[in-house]
Amino acid sequence: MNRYVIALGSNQRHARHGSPQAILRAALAELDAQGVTMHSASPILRSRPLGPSLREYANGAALIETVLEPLQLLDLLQDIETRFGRRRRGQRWRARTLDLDIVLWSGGGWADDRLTVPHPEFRKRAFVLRPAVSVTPGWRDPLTGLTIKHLFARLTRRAAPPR
Ligand code: PH2
Ligand code: MG
Ligand code: MG
Repeated sequence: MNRYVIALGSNQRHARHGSPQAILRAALAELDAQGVTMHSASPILRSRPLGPSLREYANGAALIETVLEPLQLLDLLQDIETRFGRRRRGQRWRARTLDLDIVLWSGGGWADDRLTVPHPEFRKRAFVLRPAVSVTPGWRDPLTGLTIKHLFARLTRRAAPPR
């Protein structure tokens, strides 16, 4: 079995599901319906956008367990993103109805042209670390050896306002 920390984000309404918060809840239900075991899901938080999009995001994190290997899980996450109306063409970081990212994997690291785990940016993003703390504070980042809780404390101690 594989365990993963998944980050969820949305900053665009969906015609059927509604608000970004509702989209994230529906995405968690969809993962569950696809046979992924949901160990813990964080509260859904609102965060200021990082990057070019001006709309506020809803963000969350989940601790999941599944037989799927990293690229199989990536296929499933991208399939769900597409079914929620995510379009991959165009500008990087455009407003999106749903973003599902693999942040951490119990197998350690993964790197190929489709996928890098741990997520290369997660240590710098409070909108990933804050919800991740609430699902698995003690999970250690294999690269730095620091726990999620420690990474979050380190990030939010800095002078720059948290993202
Ligand atoms: N995702 C991005 C870019 N910027 N900003 C916030 N607040 N939350 C996100 O999930 C987010 C972002 C690209 O994946
Ligand atoms: Mg993504
Ligand atoms: Mg992302």
